[in-house]
Amino acid sequence: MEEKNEPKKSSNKIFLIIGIIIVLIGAVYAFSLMGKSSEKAPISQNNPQQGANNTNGNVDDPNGEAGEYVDPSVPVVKDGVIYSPEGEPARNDVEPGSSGAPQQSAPISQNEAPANSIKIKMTAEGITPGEFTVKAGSLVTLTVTSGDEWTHVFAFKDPSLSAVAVGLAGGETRSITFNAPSKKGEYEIYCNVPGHESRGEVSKMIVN
Ligand SMILES: [Cu+2]
Repeated sequence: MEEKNEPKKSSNKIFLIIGIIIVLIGAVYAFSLMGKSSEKAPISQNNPQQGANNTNGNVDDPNGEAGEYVDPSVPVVKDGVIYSPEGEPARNDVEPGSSGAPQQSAPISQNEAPANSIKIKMTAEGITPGEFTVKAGSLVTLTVTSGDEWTHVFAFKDPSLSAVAVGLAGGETRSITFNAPSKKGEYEIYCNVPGHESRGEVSKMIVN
């Protein structure tokens, strides 16, 4: 009888050991899962922080402040007067592109031409239109296009309009906004690239 009981006892011990091992493996597995979930927590906490940083960036965006020359080529107009990047009424008789001058725009496509702008095309064949008329002192926007593959520079002869100039790479379009002279008369326009005026790249602005 004793001999028969001994194998039973030993088989019970084996089941007990296997049971303990299974419980231990289960416990280790459970702890490893808890470890992973606690690792995930900081990652999910970072996302809202990143969102908050983005929101702060937008609040600090200076584009929201009215009246500031954020982009020098975007004209600032107050009461019909064009302002320079210096924050003063732009001067037509200074160096083109200087901080006191009306600024030419970045390159635009021809269908982005500002509303009511005067469209001017410069090619080796000449400048069209051959003349145009503006009102003295009025706000004028010119949209100037290089109608061929060549560089052209739109400029006035009269030193009182030295700042009103537009430089164009081949095929490029840019605009410039300025106040027309208060003095009535005809103001000659030419292409300020050597050899271009003499081959007929001229026009004129009539101020009345
Ligand atoms: Cu030219």
